[in-house]
Amino acid sequence: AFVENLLKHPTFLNNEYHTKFIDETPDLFNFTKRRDRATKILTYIADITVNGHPETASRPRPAAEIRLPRPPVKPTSNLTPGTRNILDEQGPAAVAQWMRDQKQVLITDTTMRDGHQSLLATRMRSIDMINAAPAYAAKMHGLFSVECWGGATFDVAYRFLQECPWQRLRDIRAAMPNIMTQMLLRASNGVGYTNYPDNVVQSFVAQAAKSGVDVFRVFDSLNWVDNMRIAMDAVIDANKVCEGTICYTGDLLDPARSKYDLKYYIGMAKELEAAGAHVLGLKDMAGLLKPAAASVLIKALKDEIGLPVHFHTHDTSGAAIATVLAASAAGVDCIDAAMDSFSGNTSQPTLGSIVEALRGTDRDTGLDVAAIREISNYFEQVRAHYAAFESGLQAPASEVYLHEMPGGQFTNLKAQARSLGLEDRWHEVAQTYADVNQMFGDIVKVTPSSKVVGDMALMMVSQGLTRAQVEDPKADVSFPDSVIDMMRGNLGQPPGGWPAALQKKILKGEKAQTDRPGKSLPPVDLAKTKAELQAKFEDVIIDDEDLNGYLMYPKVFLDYTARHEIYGPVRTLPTRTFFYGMEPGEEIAAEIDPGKTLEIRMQAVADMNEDGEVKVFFELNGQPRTIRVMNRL
Ligand code: BTN
Ligand code: 3PY
Ligand code: ZN
Repeated sequence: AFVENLLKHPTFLNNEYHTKFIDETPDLFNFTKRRDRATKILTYIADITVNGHPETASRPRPAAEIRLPRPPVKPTSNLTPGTRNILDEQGPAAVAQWMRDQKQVLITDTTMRDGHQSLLATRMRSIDMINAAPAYAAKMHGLFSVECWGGATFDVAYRFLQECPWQRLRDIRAAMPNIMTQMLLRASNGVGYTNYPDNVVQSFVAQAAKSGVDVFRVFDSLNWVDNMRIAMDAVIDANKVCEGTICYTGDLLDPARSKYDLKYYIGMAKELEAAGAHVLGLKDMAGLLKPAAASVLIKALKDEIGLPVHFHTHDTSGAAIATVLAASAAGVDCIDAAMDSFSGNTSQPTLGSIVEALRGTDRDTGLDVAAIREISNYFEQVRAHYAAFESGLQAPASEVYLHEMPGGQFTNLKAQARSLGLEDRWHEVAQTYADVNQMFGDIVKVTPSSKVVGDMALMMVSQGLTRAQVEDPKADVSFPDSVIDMMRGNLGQPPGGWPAALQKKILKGEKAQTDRPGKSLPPVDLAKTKAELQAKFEDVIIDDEDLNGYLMYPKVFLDYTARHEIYGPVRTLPTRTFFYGMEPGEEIAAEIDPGKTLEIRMQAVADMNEDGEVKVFFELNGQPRTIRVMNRL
């Protein structure tokens, strides 16, 4: 009865049920409650098989004969101790000291966070990561860390992948107990796009530490250290590694771009050191740091600051490996790279190639190239399942030095431009992005400030506006909300403040704040919010992970939870099934609890009846099951 009730509901037929429908139609839950998890998963598979997945419709498909990715190695019980053991036994200061003591270049593997964020619109599912984790534990114990959480992965997990980001973290942590996990944290913006109240940031960090994050790379999208202290202090209080991070922008050796010169970076590094960072992060989110500039900058940071330096870049220009080698020669302690099959272009430089380039030198990484190939080959098979999310970017390009877009934004903005019909004017968008940056006073562009610059650039290109017109006090311009919000001071202050005339025009006389936004945001009553959230659900127990997810993204979390009531633990499905459903005759397994596996065989899909309904016949652990779904196509 539930299925008919849900699927024949007029709102459902209109495809609007994703949003408020489920919240506002409580009678549905009288049915969902009684359904077991296996039925929920079968309902999901049946629906996707009949109707397709909205995210992959009319996108390129994986090859028809594609096989399930074969995980690299079986778990082993006697693991070589790694950085995680140092952190657990001796604490974060000892990790920093250990880094300084190493002769080799240390490496963070970014495949499970920035790699797929920058190449596949952040769509890699947890199961494809967790299946690789035992191989890391067994063979990659020489890594500094595995970046696998934070940035855009948090909301994409709930929003598009119908899975809990916290569970992903716990599962990776459990499968890889000897290597430190790492996350990207946008300081007061948490893993969101706006400043949160201080106690929300504190609560989020404490929960992330508890659920399994060891290294927190903390940055601010305007490089404002005052806006990073709450998050940094919370990491330090949790006894985890605080990587206080500088975002690199501009061109260090270009005298015409003197706003971000050596003095600027050294000054910021000293502030981060004084703020208690254990490690200094240097985050080149767009891949703008050129080899010669890296030599100068890394050497100066090593001379002036007592902290180990951890360098992150993107290969958008194709020159990233040259910069990494220059950084290595200048004494960098740690660098970021992605597994070969998830590297290059807007992602990180190539892990295996860096290891080979340094082999036999005094900075030899000591990592096992055979293990890297094995894991990379696994991820190559994984990547093939995500053909729908490939950007089609064909080659690296030096144009990045013009537009300065972060690697994680580039393909997103390109897709946004396409959806506005501006695809063939992409190079104009790139030029306008650069113009907007200058108009805003030459700012750091990284989530969320990069999104504001992108919004403004798309608006100008689609409306045919030039920088001169936008800046003309007499010309009437209606600015995107994100631009107004940033000029109000709600993301914080850039070095030197906002350009006064433009700010005045945008705010139409309204006064901007120059204080830290968190100072005036009232604290959230956490216990009360948790109780209110719990009251919305009868069958889901709201824990502190859920509460912290809700505090970051209230609507996204509610929608996720409502869908979870209907479809159950779909995170356990193979990726091909999740995005494309099943073929008659096909068999899959889904481990819904440790040791509890559903064997699912699809028998047949019947023709649609007069009511538009389709019967889908399964065998579940050998027993026949029929699921009826509406054909909504
Ligand atoms: C998502 O978050 O959108 C993915 C999971 C839920 C998608 C379901 S699958 C059946 C139904 N049809 C849709 O168009 N979306 C949902
Ligand atoms: C993010 O904040 O998600 C980023 O990757 C910034 O570079
Ligand atoms: Zn990055």
